[in-house]
Amino acid sequence: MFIINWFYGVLSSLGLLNKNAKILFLGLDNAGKTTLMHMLKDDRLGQHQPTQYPTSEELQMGGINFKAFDLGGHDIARRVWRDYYAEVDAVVFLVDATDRERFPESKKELDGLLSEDALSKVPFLLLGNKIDIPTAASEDEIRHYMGLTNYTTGKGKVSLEETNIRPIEVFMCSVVRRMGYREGFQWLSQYIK
Ligand code: G3D
Ligand code: MG
Repeated sequence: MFIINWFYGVLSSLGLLNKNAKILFLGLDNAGKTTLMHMLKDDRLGQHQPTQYPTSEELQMGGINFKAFDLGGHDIARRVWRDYYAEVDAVVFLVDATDRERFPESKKELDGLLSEDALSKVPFLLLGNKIDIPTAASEDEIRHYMGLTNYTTGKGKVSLEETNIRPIEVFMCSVVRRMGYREGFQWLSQYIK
């Protein structure tokens, strides 16, 4: 008998299971990508697996293929995910909301991704992580420093079909406390065919 965890449950209820979706987790090192992957994996399997390659990781779950790459000064990783992203269904971009010094670097990487032709129709979920730390930036700050004020497409159900507008939204979360990212994935799932 299987215990249906929340993530598996969300994917299932949204009809996302076994759709061969490919989701890319990107962001600077230390943003929380590995931790998020372990969270998803643990919910499913209840076990830890050591990270083999510090700058890239992979996880298959419910027919969904998750890959994570660290951005910022990792040219080899960049070449690898560029090969991959032609077939990507969604990008989850993580930002460490406590690391204001690196917001410009993070924005530069995000801007680069948003201007990639191959990703022009791909939905972007931006997760501002580590809100369990009191000094974390607010959602408005993250929007501001990432250049997304007046640019995000709206939470909830927003149909962008028959438009050329790429879905993009900001959700704040704490991966370690399992807060906030579920809402982000739920929002994202409406844009994954
Ligand atoms: P990366 O894979 O994007 O490089 P990691 O990032 O998942 O390795 O996370 C980097 C560090 O941030 C880790 O700390 C991890 O525990 C921490 N972290 C991730 N998510 C959260 C969060 O929601 N809140 C807090 N407070 N910390 C978080 P260590 O100390 O292991 O390097
Ligand atoms: Mg990592």
